[in-house]
Parts: sequence; structure tokens; C-alpha cells
Amino acid sequence: MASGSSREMLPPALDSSSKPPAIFDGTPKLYISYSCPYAQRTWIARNCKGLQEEIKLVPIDLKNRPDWYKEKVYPANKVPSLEHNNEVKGESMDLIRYIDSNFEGPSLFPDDPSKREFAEELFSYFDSFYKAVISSLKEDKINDASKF
Ligand SMILES: N[C@@H](CCC(=O)N[C@@H](CS)C(=O)NCC(=O)O)C(=O)O
Repeated sequence: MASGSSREMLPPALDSSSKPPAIFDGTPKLYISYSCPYAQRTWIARNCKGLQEEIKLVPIDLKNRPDWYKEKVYPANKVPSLEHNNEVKGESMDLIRYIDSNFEGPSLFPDDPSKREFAEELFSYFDSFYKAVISSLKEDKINDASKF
């Protein structure tokens, strides 16, 4: 497990001119975009568990996405996605749970069943809250644009 104290060198984002990494070579990879909050939360989960060396970070430039990402990695063409054990999974909340259960490192959820239940409740509440905030921001943008 990584010490967690050393500063990770962040790789440059891959774009349409970049070659794909070695896909399904056995190295777990977390495909993210640096600016995507959904990807950021999976990235945080990976780092909280000290998995900087076990799970390779593969940043994607979403504005100039490489074709191979959709074709060979994740047909949904969104970030985050996680390549592990010859499979690629998506959906940030599922990935946080997956990373927590399938990799070493401190548990992200409490062991005590009642605390865990509360943590699960907070976890799903946060997701609904976050989605509501994002969609209201998008609606504001649409409303603002319609004024012109
Ligand atoms: N529900 C997904 C949302 C992921 C998502 O929408 N990611 C955005 C970037 S923040 C994306 O990849 N957008 C690209 C697209 O929709 O084409 C999750 O929680 O992982």
C-alpha cells in the first residue's frame, strides 16, 4: 500500500491524439477527468485508501475525447470508469463502494452496523442532493440563455 504521504505526479490528460494505455493488462485503472466532480469523488476514495500505486489514474480530456475510450474502454463514454479484473465498471457511487470492497486499505464505511446504516443513508442522500444541485444549476444556465 502507498504511504499516502508522498505527492503523486499527476499525468497529463489524454486527448484524441493520445494513444490508449495498455488496456486489460492487469493494472487497475481509474479513468477520470480532473474537473469532473463525479470522477473526483472516486479519485478521493482511491487516495483515502492509499491506492495511488495500485490503481493507475488515467485522465481523459472530455472536450477532446479519444475515440478509443468509447470504443475499447467504456461504451457509455463517461468518466469515471474503473478497469479491474478484465472488466470496466462505471457510476461513481458504485465505484466508491467497489473500490472500498475490492481493494486493500482502510474501510471507507464504519464497521458498526448502526453507524454503517447511517453512513449509507448519508451516502445516498448526498448523491440525490448533489444531482439536484447540478440539475438546478443547468436549469439556471438554460433560463439565463433564454433571456438573450
Ligand atoms: N452518474 C454518473 C455521471 C458521470 C458523468 O456524467 N460524468 C460526466 C463528466 S462530469 C461525463 O463523463 N460527461 C461526458 C458525457 O456525458 O458525454 C456518475 O456518477 O459516475
